[in-house]
Amino acid sequence: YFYMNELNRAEAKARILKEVEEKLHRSFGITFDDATPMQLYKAVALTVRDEVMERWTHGREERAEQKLKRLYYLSVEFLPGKMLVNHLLNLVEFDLYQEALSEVGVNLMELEAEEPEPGLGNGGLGRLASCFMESLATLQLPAMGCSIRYEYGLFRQQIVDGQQVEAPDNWLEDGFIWEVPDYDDEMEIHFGGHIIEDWSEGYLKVRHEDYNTVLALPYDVPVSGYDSDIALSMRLWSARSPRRINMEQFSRGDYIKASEEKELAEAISKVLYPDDNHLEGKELRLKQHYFFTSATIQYAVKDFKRRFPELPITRLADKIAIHINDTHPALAILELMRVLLDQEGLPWETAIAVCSKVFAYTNHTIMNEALETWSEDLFKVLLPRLYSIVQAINQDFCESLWKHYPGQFDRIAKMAIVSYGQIHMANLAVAMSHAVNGVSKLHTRILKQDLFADFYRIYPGRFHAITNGISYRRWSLKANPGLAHLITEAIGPGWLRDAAELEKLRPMAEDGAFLEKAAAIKKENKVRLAHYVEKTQGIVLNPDSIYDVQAKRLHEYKRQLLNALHILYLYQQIKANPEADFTPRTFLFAAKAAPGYYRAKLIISFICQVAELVHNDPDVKGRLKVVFLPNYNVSLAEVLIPAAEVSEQISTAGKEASGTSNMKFMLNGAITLGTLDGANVEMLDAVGEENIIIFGMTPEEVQQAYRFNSYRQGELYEENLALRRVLDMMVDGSLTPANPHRFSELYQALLFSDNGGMADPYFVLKDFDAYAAAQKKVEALYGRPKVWQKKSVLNIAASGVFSSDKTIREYNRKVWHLSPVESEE
Ligand code: 26W
Repeated sequence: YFYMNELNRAEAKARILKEVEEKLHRSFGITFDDATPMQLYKAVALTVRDEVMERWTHGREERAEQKLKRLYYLSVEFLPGKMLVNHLLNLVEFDLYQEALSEVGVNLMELEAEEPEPGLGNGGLGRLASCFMESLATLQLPAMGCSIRYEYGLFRQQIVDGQQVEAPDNWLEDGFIWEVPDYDDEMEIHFGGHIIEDWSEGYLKVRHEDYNTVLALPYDVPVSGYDSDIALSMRLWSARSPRRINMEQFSRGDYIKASEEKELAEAISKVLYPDDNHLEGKELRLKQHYFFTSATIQYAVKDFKRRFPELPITRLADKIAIHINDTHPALAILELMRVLLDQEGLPWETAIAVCSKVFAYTNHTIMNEALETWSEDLFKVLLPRLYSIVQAINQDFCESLWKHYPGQFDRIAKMAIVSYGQIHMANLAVAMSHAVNGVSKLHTRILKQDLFADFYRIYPGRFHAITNGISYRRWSLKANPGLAHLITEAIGPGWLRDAAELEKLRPMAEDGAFLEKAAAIKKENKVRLAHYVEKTQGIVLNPDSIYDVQAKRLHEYKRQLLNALHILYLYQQIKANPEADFTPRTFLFAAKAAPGYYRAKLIISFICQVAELVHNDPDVKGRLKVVFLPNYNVSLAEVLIPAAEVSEQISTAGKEASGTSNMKFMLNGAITLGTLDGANVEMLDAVGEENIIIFGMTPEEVQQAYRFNSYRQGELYEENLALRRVLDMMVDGSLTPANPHRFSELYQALLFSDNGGMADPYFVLKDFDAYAAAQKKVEALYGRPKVWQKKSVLNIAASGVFSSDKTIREYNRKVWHLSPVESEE
């Protein structure tokens, strides 16, 4: 379509409109003029789906024909974002559709508003999984993403009276055009019951009896790649009761009991757990994990046998790779062991050997609260066969450890898979995978030196550093079309295939005309965001102020509180000196808090109160604006990130495994204000220290302060007057005069240790001065627009290394070893 002449274009557009019209007639029995926006959206989406489906079929056929190895990417979360426009961009048909539809008065971007966003994830981990799927499709690597079809995605966040209120996300309510159920691949999942060991034939046969069955029905959602001949599947398993309604009970009049059973089975895929970086060992969650990993393993084995009837099961690892996205899907290891032992009849050692060749594991966090463990008591009741397998693996594993660490009981207990009544999923994943990776260089170093140090000593070759990446086409072409066109105008379209070509923009940083155009686009995006904020919040933004954005899950380690305290500091400066010069600033926050994370919710309230204070003070007028944007999700990110000038990446050094929004902001020309944490370190390497603002403690300093317990919070309070004044505002009634104690918990947590825990464990106070100084630099730099713009363009030029295409190539080289589907010409 790129190279079409005018005549062909006109024909193609007429064809598109005709197809849309036909869909309206056939699917909805309605004419174009009478169609609702939703019907129109669906009709357009159905025509696009037809084209994606062709690539889907093609991909399947070629994969089968070429007998290729396939990757199963298991993740309990995916955040794909809206799909219509993305597919059109990938098919390189966006312009054509847009023009065709605008000729009949329809705006394609507005049409996409009708599409529900699948909120099947919490944050970075889920979004990363979706970026990976797009890159796998683009590189034509055979892969399937597997997860759960949650009926309710992550809650919708509302802010009522300055507080987070959760509303259900019923995203399937109006139907989801992109999913296709596959009834042929429905799987049976067994819970509970007990195990019988049968030696009657002279060897061990294990029978599982009295279990409860739940059915897993897969819904496939196609994932397209940029200008790719194939589409991949995201396979979402949905739970169904085996007896739609238990007829026997029904006829005995026990209707309620029968429908209860159905409800109980279907509860498994009802709702996504809204916790990020915090695990509570709930039975329903364990059921979820087993449900989708068991379904996936059974399907993978079935597919292997169907495709390779000539190969023995011992060759499984030649034809499939299974990737475990964090430990949540690590039960897949035990489930494959079960299938190999009990169904395929492999001997123990052989099954272990096959498994360890199949699996690879990525760690995404070192936060202790997030490390997944399950109580043995719960595990053995729910998954009795997997329990006996994990016991045996643990036995073997601990014996082998004894050889490496003779007599070192404590060390072995720390590395054990089962210890002190708990099953440690990370230890299982490391012990049973052939590859383990961290998601940035720094994070991997911490894994090697700290979290998995004892493993690293024994298996150094198993560990890899593979830095995260982003689906940069969505975050430019889709989210920031103005910038994308400017880039293409300057360096040609090659960067859309190869992100490294963004480097060609470097010389443009010296080109005054280019800088002006880039600045004009940033301004347009700021105005677009201002419209959004005015429409949704009724708040008017000043597009000439600095747009400073912190958008991510709310977590103490991410330090939204540091940002908020600094705003109070600026406020005090304005109050002390109302006539002084002040660069107008807009601070934008967006963050969901886990519903049970009380302190995170309190921080949201705190930010909202700071916003109120600033808003209502006439001295501040036009200088400071603070906005908390509710319901951060992929769609909001697409409006917010292109408008940002300052990107807040201010986590305590060593705590953020990588971060990925930091990369999206960089690609969109924001200047990063960040700590030496996660991928920020690599952004610094890529762009150079003049083009990023780094502040605060180093990861080593943080480590030392914990180790030697040398942090003196109280002294900072005593000695730093500015800081003390800010902290005092938390409790002196300035924010909530009617209830001055509203935020005393936050204040206390910064200054006083509490049953053994240290005060201010994330070093908000310690980094305060450095942060304020860094913010001063921001202000000074903004006062020199040409210099700012130059740095902004250099950031865009250097952001190509964070393409997830590159990340996926690296996984493939180091871990998966897949061959691409070859297209016949
Ligand atoms: C079971 C509770 C739970 C839920 C989610 C524990 C842990 C998680 C995730 C691992 C949290 C997460 O999303 N981690 C983020 O992963 C991103 C992708 O690698 C990184 O960029 C972020 O730094 C990391 O916080």
